[in-house]
Amino acid sequence: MNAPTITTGPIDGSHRIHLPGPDGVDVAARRVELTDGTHLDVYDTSGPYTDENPAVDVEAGLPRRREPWTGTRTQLERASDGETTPEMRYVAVREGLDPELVRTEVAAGRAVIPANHHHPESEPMIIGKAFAVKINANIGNSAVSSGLAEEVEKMVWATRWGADTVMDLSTGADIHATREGILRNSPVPIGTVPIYQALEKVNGDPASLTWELYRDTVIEQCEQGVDYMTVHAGVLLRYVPLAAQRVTGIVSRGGSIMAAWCLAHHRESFLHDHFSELCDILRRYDVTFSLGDGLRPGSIADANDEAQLSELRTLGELTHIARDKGVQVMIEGPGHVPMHKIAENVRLEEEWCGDAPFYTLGPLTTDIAPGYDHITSAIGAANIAQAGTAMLCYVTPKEHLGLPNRDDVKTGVITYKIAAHAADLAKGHPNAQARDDALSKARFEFRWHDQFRLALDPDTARSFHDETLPAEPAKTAHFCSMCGPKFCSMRISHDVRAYAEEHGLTSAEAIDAGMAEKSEEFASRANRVYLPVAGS
Ligand code: IRN
Ligand code: FE2
Repeated sequence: MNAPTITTGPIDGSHRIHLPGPDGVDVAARRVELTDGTHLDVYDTSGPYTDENPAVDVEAGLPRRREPWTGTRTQLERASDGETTPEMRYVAVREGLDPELVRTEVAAGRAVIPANHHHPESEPMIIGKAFAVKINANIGNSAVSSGLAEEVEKMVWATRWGADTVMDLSTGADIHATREGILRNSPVPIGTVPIYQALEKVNGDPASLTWELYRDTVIEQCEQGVDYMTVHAGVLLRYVPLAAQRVTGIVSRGGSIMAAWCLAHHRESFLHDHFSELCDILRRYDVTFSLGDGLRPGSIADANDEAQLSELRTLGELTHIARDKGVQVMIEGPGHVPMHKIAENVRLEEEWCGDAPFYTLGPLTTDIAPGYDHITSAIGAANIAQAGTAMLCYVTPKEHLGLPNRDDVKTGVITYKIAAHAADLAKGHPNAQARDDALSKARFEFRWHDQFRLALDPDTARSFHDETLPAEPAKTAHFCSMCGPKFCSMRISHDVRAYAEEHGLTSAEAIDAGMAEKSEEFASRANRVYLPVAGS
């Protein structure tokens, strides 16, 4: 079997640049060079893999550039003490925002910077509603171990297209080594769900899980450098019956494992009972809690029900315990929610969880389109992000149907970049619209190369265009094959402008004058706008 290669090299039409950052550590961005001599710098998550000549050595891993910064305290503790850490200054450059805004948002718990002291390879990023909406891609869903380079490649592929964080949900035999490979090579924060590995250790029998075994698994993952962890500590024994009457019961893997444990022992969840101890462990490494939604709705019928909201209230209580211990927290959210019930989710999360960043899975806004659930969920994701959700967990076209392949991962990431960016525009993030304006201008001026380069997915934009007009002259032609040369609205707009200039008119007058001329012309052609086609 051939060893899979890691995807490297610049994204079409752009290259990585390095902006001056804190303590001599530069901040990466991507520069899109335009054919009119200008350029646009955009946020970049892809790491050194998209450098001009990337030196990739999976065995050696990425340079440990953040090493001199990592100490013993958390970003939350330091922000609360009035300190602006290098990580905060780094994300301020990245987002084009004031470092003091970064510090105050982190201090208030409204934003998190997931950055384990043991993951110095990562490029700091921030998750919070005052910042650009982020997206997460899940990899390693499979029980079939696919080998180290292959798992690293999945991470590299997802970040190439814009994943801000990656969750390694690997199960199976080589789980520790796989995670090690991903962490050492990842420029983005890595999240995990430690209960999955704990369950592997007891051969898949939830009743055999113990606090001690779980705790040791968490420590093992903290030591490796995992930046944030999903912990389903809000699934309480008394909530489990609430899910029994649902259309789709419990759909969360972690949630169902904890529910099974609670029922088997008829005891309160060990995650809940030992929560404070867990905080002490995560604080030592500055690992961020992602408090899991083990009772999230798995269908439109179950959205915003008592099981879901009871758990959310408990997550709110846990948020305050964790923060008091200096641990950063975000809150995971649904799932499946119809559009009219979305805003309520954000309102309650903010109210009950002290404005902790919300991190949702879509939500899917209808259940009727398996095969297209990246779309059913991106509709919900855009909505919920506009309402204040800070990070969106992607959903691929294979959701509910099977394991996503390479194309599905890319489709999921691009789809979620669209949802996140649409929300950034609606929220008025200061940098968001510049890219839309640059692309619109390129489109209007028929700079096709620039339109492709500014696209989230230049490769697809170019190949769709070239399906019908592959020749190089078409890259400056004033039309595409959609409307053809005669009916291009953009070309007609240019004609109106040119006419106005020639005749010393405003555009409105030009349209009036042009209209009069045109109507005479049409009248003289006896209204034959659509010429009869010979033979039909
Ligand atoms: C995100 C929001 N709600 C759930 N998620 C993601 O779902 C979470 O971050 C993790 O990647 C996965 C956990 O799934 P289970 O164990 O809750 O099904
Ligand atoms: Fe689902």
